[in-house]
Amino acid sequence: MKKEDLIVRGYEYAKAVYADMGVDVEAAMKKADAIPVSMHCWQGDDVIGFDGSDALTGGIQTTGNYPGRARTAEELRSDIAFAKSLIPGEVKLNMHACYAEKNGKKVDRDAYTIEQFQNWVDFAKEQGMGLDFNPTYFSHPKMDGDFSLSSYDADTRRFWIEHGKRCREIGLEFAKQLGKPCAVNYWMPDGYKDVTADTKKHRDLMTESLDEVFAADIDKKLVPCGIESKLFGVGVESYTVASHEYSYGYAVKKGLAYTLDAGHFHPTEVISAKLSAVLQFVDNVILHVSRPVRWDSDHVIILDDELQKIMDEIILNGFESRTFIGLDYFDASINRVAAWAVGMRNARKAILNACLAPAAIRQAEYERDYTSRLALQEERKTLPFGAVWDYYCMTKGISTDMLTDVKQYEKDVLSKR
Ligand code: RNT
Ligand code: ZN
Repeated sequence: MKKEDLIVRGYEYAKAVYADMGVDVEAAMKKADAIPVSMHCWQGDDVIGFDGSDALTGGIQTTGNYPGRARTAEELRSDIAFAKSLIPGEVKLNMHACYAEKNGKKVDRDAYTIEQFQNWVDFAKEQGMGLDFNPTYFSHPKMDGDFSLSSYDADTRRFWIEHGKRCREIGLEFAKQLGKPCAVNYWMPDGYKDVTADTKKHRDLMTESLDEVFAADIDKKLVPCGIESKLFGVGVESYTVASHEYSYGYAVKKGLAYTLDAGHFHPTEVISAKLSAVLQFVDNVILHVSRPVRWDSDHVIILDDELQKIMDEIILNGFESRTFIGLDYFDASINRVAAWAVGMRNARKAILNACLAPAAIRQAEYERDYTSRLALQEERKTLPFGAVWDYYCMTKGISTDMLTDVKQYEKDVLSKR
């Protein structure tokens, strides 16, 4: 039997099984397909960028040296376009300011405009993607050690304040040109390796700086901005200025979004448990879906319990319009295009599976029938989800053999770099 026919057969069976549980599979596929997931451009080149740096600093690290790293913006765009062809559903592209193309012009991060990103916008338009954005507060000579916006040095702060402002302006241009909101995420590595004597002064300065960055009135619907919290970094183990309480508090106070990165908490803490709490007090959340393994290691996301729980929390609570889902990981030890495709497909799988969750589970809880709740939760785990996924991919024109396609691209393109 042809693979396509097998997929259709499996789908017919799955559809009937789900219908029996009261789930409309067609509606679920339609809903899941339309939820945007932002693919992080930085997986393709080990977070180096094209604006002058050749090493990654700022408390984050890639490990591995698998061949094929994108060395130019053209190579990165070609890899992104190929990865996108393997990923079903609405995809956005998440950019970082260090991916500026200066074209020989002497311009630094405090003075970037849309000009340095116009190629990216044109590419995004071609690919039918919206863009999200991140200022780059790392890998740059103007960093004061690991300090940026909260440095004790006024010139350093000025430079990075201006950078923060430019990124909102660029985000607005992205949104206008592409007709889709651009979420701009602020992550600053500022912190200390060892026991900190004065934890207050840097936070005072951070607040002053951020107040300047966010002083201009820019439409929040078009350019929602988020502050990303973090517990620690590599070489910044003891103290982070923009910790959880700091970033969340600042976001609440200023009406900004809060960015939750799955790798930025104590190893036993999960961000799925935080979503419905923080969304009581902020309008929007930006997600950096990542996979910490013992530390903020930024492994490729797998279809594990936490990924499912994150998507369940978003979809079953109706938060999809208030949450900007983006991925954030960087693995240099495997084929980088496969790293994108595997992670992005996993995100979409978890979204689809959330859309397929039987309403009877929550209903049982409302009726205080905890026996049924448990039994149904366990039944859900073995529903024929894979058959729906295969059919969904096929109807979206996505290859049913992702791995073979990736290997071919590696042979034709990546291995020649
Ligand atoms: C670092 C943060 C941050 C970066 C990206 C590259 O720990 O997670 O989001 O990973 O901006
Ligand atoms: Zn992150």
